[in-house]
Amino acid sequence: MGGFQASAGNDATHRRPRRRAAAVTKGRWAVTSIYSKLPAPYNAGTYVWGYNLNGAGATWPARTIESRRNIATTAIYSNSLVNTKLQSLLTVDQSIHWADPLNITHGNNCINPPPFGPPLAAPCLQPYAGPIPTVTHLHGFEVLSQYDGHPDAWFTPGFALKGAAYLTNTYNYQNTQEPTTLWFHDHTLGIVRLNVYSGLAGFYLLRDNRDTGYANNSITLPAGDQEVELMIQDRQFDTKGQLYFPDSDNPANLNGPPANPNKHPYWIPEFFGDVITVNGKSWPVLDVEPRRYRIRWLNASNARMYIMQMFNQASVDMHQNGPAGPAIWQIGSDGGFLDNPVKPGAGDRLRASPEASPCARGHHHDAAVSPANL
Ligand SMILES: [Cu+2]
Repeated sequence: MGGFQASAGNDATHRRPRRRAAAVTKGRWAVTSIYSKLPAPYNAGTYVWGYNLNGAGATWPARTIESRRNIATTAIYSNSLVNTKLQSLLTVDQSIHWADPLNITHGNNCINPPPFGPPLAAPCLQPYAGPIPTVTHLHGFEVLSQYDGHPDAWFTPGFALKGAAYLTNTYNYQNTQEPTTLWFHDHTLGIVRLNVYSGLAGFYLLRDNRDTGYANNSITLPAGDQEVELMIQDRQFDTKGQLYFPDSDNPANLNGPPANPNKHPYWIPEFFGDVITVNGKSWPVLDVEPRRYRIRWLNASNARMYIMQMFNQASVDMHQNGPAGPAIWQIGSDGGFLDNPVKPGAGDRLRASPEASPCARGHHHDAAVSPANL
């Protein structure tokens, strides 16, 4: 039985995505040209959090985990989120139902703001600055509840404080379900939006004796460099190149002071970023060969939905779409492989064309595309 350790790691300055295969995303523009003009410490890059797998260093997204069906594995989670710069940049609202490690929200009745309750007490209006809670959920995984990363099973660094549902930090993953693309991410009550935004997410590929990941697999799936997982997330950045999460839902004042200082001072119902990142890179490019690819794309954004489509950009620059490219064939979803490949076709108002395929938040599509005619 194999296993791995994952520590929610602290403040890696982030410039590069993790690389699993040789076919990787790469930035169209040199990232260093942006950061080098910033004052220290921001010239080191964007501060993010990441999972540190088996001590190989924290990355956003995490290094991809691959497991085999019916071979159990163990995940041992710990929390190293101490003295983080990011905590002061992403404000945690204490007037919503959340993990509340220091009992500030509960102790001050912060979850009943006006007009439902009296004016909030002063401690409710401060962004949380205490020890950071985290817990990890493996999304779409069939697992016993004590290993599921319940939102109230969070723990702070050193396990000093724990949520009411905490039982263990050693999760037994049986891997009995059909092979599919899974992903793990922070699941802490009331702050998933911020902790995943910070970078706490990664792929978990469940394979079997057909979907082996090797080129000689019996169902002729593209493998090796032709198998690529893409984590798609929208972000906002401030003028120092750092992650920005607006406090205000006022369209005229999106990045200004909180719109509801006396209610939920640091909370907005939805987030839409203006920069799309893939595997931790802004607007990246993936170089491909003229052959079939298997692309596992995951929408790990907070709220945004995507319509995926291939365009032929051979004679068009990145700022406009070229002619429609080859079709995307969907071969799998969160539940595993489809019985037959499906070409997401016309008849859905969300689809821009018969070649397009929508992908909702938290969902993954396993797709086969053939850019052979590009
Ligand atoms: Cu999830």
